[in-house]
Amino acid sequence: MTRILTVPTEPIEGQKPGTSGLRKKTKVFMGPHYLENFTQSVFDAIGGVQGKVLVLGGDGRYFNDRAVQVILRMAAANGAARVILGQGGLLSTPAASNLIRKRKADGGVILSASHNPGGIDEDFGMKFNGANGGPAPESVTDLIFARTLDLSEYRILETGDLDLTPLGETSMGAMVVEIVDPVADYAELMGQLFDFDAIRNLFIGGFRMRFDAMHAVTGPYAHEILERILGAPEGTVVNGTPSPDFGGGHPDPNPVWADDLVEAMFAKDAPDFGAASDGDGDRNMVLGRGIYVTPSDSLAVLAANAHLAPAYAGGLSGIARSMPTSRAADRVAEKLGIECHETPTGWKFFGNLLDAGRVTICGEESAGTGSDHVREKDGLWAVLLWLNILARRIEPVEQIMAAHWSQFGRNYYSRHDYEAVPVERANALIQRLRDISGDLPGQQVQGMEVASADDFAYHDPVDGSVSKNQGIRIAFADGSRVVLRLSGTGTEGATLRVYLERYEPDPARHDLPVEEALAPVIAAAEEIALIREFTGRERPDVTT
Ligand code: VG1
Ligand code: CO
Repeated sequence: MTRILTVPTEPIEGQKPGTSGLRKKTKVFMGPHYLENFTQSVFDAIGGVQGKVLVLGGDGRYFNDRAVQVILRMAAANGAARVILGQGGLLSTPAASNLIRKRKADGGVILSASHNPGGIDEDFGMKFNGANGGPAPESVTDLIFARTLDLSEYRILETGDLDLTPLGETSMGAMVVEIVDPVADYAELMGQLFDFDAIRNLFIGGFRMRFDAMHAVTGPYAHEILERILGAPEGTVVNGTPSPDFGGGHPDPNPVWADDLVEAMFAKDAPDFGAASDGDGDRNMVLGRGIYVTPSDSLAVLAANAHLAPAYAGGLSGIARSMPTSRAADRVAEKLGIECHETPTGWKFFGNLLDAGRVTICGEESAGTGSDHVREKDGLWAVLLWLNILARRIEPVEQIMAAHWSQFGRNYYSRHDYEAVPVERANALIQRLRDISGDLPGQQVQGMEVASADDFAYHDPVDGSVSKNQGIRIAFADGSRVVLRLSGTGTEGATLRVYLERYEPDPARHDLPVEEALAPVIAAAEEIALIREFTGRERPDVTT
C-alpha cells in the first residue's frame, strides 16, 4: 500500500543555490525536512513534475543512497511519470547531463558536492539541471530560492525503500523507475566523439597512463572506458572504487589534493600521461611526464588541437572561458578566427552559448573543460581528447606544451585560496575593491600600470540577461591580470580566491618557476587588495 502524504513544513533559511547547486554540511542536509523542503522547492519552481521524466543520480558520497530514496518518493508523490536512475544511485555529472539529453527528459537531479570532501561531517549537495542537460540558469535558481522562503508543505509517498540494484523498470506508486547502467550511454557517446582505434593503438604501442579516480564516481567509468574498451593495462586506473567518504580524501583534482599522482608523474619511471577527476566526474587534471598542465593551458591546447578528434574535425564555432580563467584560450580563438566569450564562474553560464551553437569548447581554471556534447564540464571527456591528440601527434605532453607556448606565448597562472575567512572580512575586502576600482586605472603598482579595473558584470549575448558582481578584475598594461572573488561552493565561512596571471611572449622565458614568473603580480595583488590585512593570513591555504 502506498499513500501520498502532504507534510506541513516551514521555510528553512539559507537554501540559496550557489555556483553549482545547494551545498551544505551533510548533517544540515540530514536535518528535519531539509532535503524535502529543497526538493519540493525545486519541483515547484519548475512548474511541478506532474507527468514529467527526470534523471536522478549522484556521486556516491555519504547520504547519496538515503537522499535518492527520499527524492524518488517525492517525485512519485508529485506525479512524475518516470525517473531514470543510475544503478545504485550513481551517475557522474556529465553522464547525468548526457542521459537528460539523450532520453529527452525534462530535467535531472544530481546529488553531489563535487570536489568538496564527503562523509557525515563533511559536505553534501544537490543540483538541478534542465531539459538541455545543463545546470539551471540563475533565473531558475532564483525561483527555487524564492520558493524555499514561502514553502508550507511537501508531498511524499509513504512506501518502503526501493532496491536500487536491479537494472530495468520497476515502479513506485504510479511512477516508473528505470534503473540504468550509469556508464553504458556515456561510454557510447565517448566512442562517437573520439578516435578510439588510434587511442587503442597508442596503448598497444606501450604508452603508459595513470588515471586517479580519487575514490570518486569516475572509477567505474574510467575502468570501463580506459581499461576495458581502450585496452590500457589493468592498474592504469587507481583509486577506482567509489567510496562514501572518498577514502577520507578531498576529491579535488589539483596538485595539492592529488599529490600522489603528481609524485608519480615526476618520478624517474613516470608514465607518459597522468590524469585525475573530482567527486562527481566533471573536473579533470592533466599531467605529462614531469609536467603539470594548468587547466587554463589545457583548455587552450585542447581548443588548438581539437580538430584531431573526429567530433571536432570540422572546426570549432567558438570558445568560452570563465572570467578568472587565463586568457591563453583567447589567443587560440583569435588565431582560429572564431568567437571567444568571457562568462562568470560556473558552468550554468555556458549553457546559452552552447545551445545557440556559438561555442563548441568551454573551460574554467578550476579544472573544468567540456564541449557541446553535453551541458556540463566533463572530466573524462577532457582526458580522452588529450589521449586522442597524443595518439595523433605522437609527442610527449611536455613538447606539446612547449610548442604551444612558443606559438601563442605563455600565460603563467596560479590561484591562491584563503579558506574559512570570516564572512564580514571577506565581504569588506571585496567591497573596498569595488569602491576603489574606479581610481585604479593609470596607477603604477609593482612597476606595472593598471589598465582597467571593474567588478565583472556579464551580459548574456543570447538571452540578454545580466549577472552583476561576478568578481573584481584588475588588468595591467603588460597583459598581467589579478582577479578576486568569493567562492560560491564553500560550506564554512568565506573562501577568497585570488587568480593571478602574467603573459610572457618570449620563448626564452617559458621555463621559469611559476611563482617566480608571477612574483610581481602576486605582490601587486597584495598591494592593491590588502589581502593579509583583511584575512589576517600570512599566506594562502591552498595554491594551485
Ligand atoms: C568552483 C569553481 C568553479 C566551478 C564550481 C563548481 O566555484 O571555481 O569554476 O564551476 O566550483 O565546480 P567557486 O564558486 O567555489 O569558485 V564543481 O566540479 O565543484 O561542481
Ligand atoms: Co565537480
